[in-house]
Amino acid sequence: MEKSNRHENRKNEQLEQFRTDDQNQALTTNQGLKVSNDEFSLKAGVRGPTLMEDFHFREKMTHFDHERIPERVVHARGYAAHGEFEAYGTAEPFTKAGFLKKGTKTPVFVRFSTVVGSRGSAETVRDTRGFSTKFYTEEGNYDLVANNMPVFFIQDAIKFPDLVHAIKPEPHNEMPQAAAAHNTFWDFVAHNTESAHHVIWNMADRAIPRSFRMMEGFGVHTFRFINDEGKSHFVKFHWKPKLGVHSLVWDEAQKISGKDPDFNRKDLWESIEAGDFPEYEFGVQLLPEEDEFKFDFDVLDPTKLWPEEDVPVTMIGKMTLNRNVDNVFAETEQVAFHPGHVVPGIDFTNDPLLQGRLFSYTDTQLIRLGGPNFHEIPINRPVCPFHNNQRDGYNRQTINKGRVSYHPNSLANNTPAPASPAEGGYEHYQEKVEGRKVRARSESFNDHFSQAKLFWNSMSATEKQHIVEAYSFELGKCDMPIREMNIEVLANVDLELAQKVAGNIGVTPPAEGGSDVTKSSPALSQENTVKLPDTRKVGVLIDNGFDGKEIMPVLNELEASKMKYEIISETQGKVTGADGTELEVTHTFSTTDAVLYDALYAVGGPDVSKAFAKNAAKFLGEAFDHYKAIGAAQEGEKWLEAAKMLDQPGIVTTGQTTDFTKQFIEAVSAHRHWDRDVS
Ligand code: HDD
Repeated sequence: MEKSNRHENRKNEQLEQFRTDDQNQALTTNQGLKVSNDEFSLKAGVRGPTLMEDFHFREKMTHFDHERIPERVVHARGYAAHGEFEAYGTAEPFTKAGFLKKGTKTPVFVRFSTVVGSRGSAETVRDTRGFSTKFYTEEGNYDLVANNMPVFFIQDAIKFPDLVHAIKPEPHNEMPQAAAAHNTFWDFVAHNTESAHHVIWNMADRAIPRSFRMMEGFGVHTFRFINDEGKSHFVKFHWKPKLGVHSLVWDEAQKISGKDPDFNRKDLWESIEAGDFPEYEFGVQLLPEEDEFKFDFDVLDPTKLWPEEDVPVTMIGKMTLNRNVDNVFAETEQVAFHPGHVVPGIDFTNDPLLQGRLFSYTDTQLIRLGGPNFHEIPINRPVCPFHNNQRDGYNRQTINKGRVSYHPNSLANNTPAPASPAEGGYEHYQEKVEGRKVRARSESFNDHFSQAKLFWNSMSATEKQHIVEAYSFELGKCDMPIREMNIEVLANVDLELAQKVAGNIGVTPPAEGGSDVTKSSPALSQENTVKLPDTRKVGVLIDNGFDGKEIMPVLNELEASKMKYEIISETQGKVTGADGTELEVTHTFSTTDAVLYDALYAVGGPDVSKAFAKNAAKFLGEAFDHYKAIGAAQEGEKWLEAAKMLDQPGIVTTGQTTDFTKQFIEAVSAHRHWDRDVS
């Protein structure tokens, strides 16, 4: 299959050697033998038993029987794309990493994921999203295995199996799928107050992103940058999407899970196919080593963020995703990320969560990908050469020549030879460490609520309302005493929040509590994000007899503003305007749904059927309740009037304004109109 948007880079050239196109080829066995018949097994007589000697049947069936591999123990549901990263050069004073030198272009492969659900689960569930990037640099692969939230549930990796056991479906009945709204997770939360900060992020709108293209990414841990002089800076990594950070509303997200469980991957795939390449800026927060203790929290604590107002994010490059995969299993499923895949200039800190991750990721690939040679799978290969004395193992593909597979040696001139740091050899940062061996948590990790409160303080009234509703939903799905226990914990974050949730879930509201933190970080609120019309999708409800002279300029203008539209009507085929204008119908009311659009444009026609009017009313009601922009012309305006939706924020009609198209585009760009009365 030739891809129209194939973008040349070293990784793509490398992958090309492994691609195969079966089209127009003779059908063969895996041994290359041409096959004469692929419909019937070899039998002793047409009505007789299948014969053991039917090697074609045996090979075909055996391969099929072994097609599945274990899904990822977390982040099983994911979707990926190729792209390119280009460095601005602004990181050069702080890191010697070659791929961050000005103008350097590096091929990347990015996999987005949900955490909890299995490989076939719905995508718009309430969950953290994974955001993993493999940079195929000239100095080896660098993996930034990030999430769309800047903090994590736990402070020490030894708790990770407990966290995951608690949040996954309960083992006795394997329910619920891809959801945290159940007893075992909230039992865990109540007993691990360090999770309070990540939990409030999960209850906020970021846990239901509108698109992978509209999510931030965070490396979470504090890492180190090391520069040419060997000086270390602490660093936090950020991805900032060009389109801003936008979310669905909960009711909508749940409905999409049924209407289109592939909503997020489809959005990514289609955007890339259409040439609307997702873009993210890569940013860093930097902290000189001397400032390690200047905060009222420990910089090694992964439940803490650095407010962007205190430590600004410096942009150091831009990533563009420009090519879909050829084969999801070969690439997306077999890609193996690891936070320990680093390059010179990037190093670790003693964050106890990061330290544990450095073990877990290789270990999981061994079971998932079946042995120690997973680095040879095409998607995982570095683009630079790799040489060492590791040998053999299941599925080894490299044919290492020569008799030497040990170091040091004289028979091969002591090669492959280690390189000095000056020659590019990786040298671990020589941090001084001393202490007793203890199983303990540092006291500097004991504040579990201040930043949860900081997050709460930073939210707009609407975002706060959503958080209250999310806690009420999740805890409302739990039993006593889990609900009570969690209200007690929540009271440590914010009293009003705890009281409101308690009131909703039949728990006696607490009388006192709440953190006394008054600080807020405006960067955390999605109200303050970028708002653009680009790639917003409008559903056009339209029937025969529409006024082409009015409608076509609007549709053209939407496209000129980089928006997308789909024509929705009663039957597939074409709708024809009164002036003969024809529009190809993309969907009928039954093959799509209002929840799948950012906005609706209600047009109708002079003779719509009762069924059309009923469906249109349903679509408009849904879009209205989800605070979406609605534009209306002709018949559509009457529908809005009948439903008493006129004169509400985000409703734009040709009857009310002479500047319809501009106002409608602005209304769509705003994403949602929270000040609308949907009661
Ligand atoms: Fe993890 C997968 C992100 C903590 C153990 N993790 C995985 C993926 C992402 C993250 C995005 C999916 C990778 C892919 O697309 O293939 N994980 C994080 C972040 C964490 C984090 C941002 C905290 C800052 N993870 C974490 C801990 C452990 C793990 C503490 C264990 C000690 N994570 C894994 C894993 C997975 C994984 C079990 C499953 C599949 C895989 O690694 O390749 O090893």
